[in-house]
Amino acid sequence: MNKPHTNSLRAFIFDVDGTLSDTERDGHRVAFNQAFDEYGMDWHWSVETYGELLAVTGGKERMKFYVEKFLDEDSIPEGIEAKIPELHAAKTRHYTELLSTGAIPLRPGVERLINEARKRGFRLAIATTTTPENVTALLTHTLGEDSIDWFEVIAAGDVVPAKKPAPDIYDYAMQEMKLSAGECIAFEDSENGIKSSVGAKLNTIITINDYTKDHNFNDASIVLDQMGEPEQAFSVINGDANGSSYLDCDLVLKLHQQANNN
Ligand code: XBP
Ligand code: MG
Repeated sequence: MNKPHTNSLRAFIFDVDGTLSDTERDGHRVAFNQAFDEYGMDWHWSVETYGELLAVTGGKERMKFYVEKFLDEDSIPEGIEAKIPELHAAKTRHYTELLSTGAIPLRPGVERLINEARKRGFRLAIATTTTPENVTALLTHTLGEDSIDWFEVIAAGDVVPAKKPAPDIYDYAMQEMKLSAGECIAFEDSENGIKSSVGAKLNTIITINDYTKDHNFNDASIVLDQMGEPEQAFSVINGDANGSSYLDCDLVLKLHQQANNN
């Protein structure tokens, strides 16, 4: 039997926050604030401040960054460093509760693309900095209970010590699938995300959102405002959509080939 060409596309690896769903502003941010309230703290992260805090991935890391960069010396609560894991656990509880209300839907085209990819036999994985429970909650409340099993690997949270922009989480996902970078494509929404995926040598499709629209996506295979639907065309921000108006598996394949020829 012939060995498969190492650049033939076999797997789609999805980021979660901002890519599958717009979770940050109305999900994670709200849950952080609920945790701060629960612990009687006077911290409140506005939509704007949260945009700045997104420079750091990972909720625990983000809280540390807030303490170090946003608070005056005399307003830092005593023993905060040791309290962050507990605060973060409360935040995860609030966040998963919020997801269970169905308040946070998938972005346009995500469900359609995932379903098509499954039908066509592409392997699926997740590579995210968020906590594993959050991924489970998002997938089950949007795609149904079984959807967890559609993803061969759910690489999430602290499974690797260095979070995005480090490439480790993508490297981990590919290692688990025993696939090389040429056989996979990544879906991302942010600069930290694409630094991570491109750092792992992956071609990357970007769908921007309000928080990430001004990020640097020079290394992307294409930059879109959304994946789009047959009756809801995407806008191409950068790149060549080959005449398509929404992202389907054929376009993903073309973009992968084009990127490999460049
Ligand atoms: C996602 C994140 C995460 C979430 C919070 O980035 O930065 O930190 O905001 O999740 P990406 P936790 O989309 O690049 O993976 O609080 O569970 O860490
Ligand atoms: Mg993201």
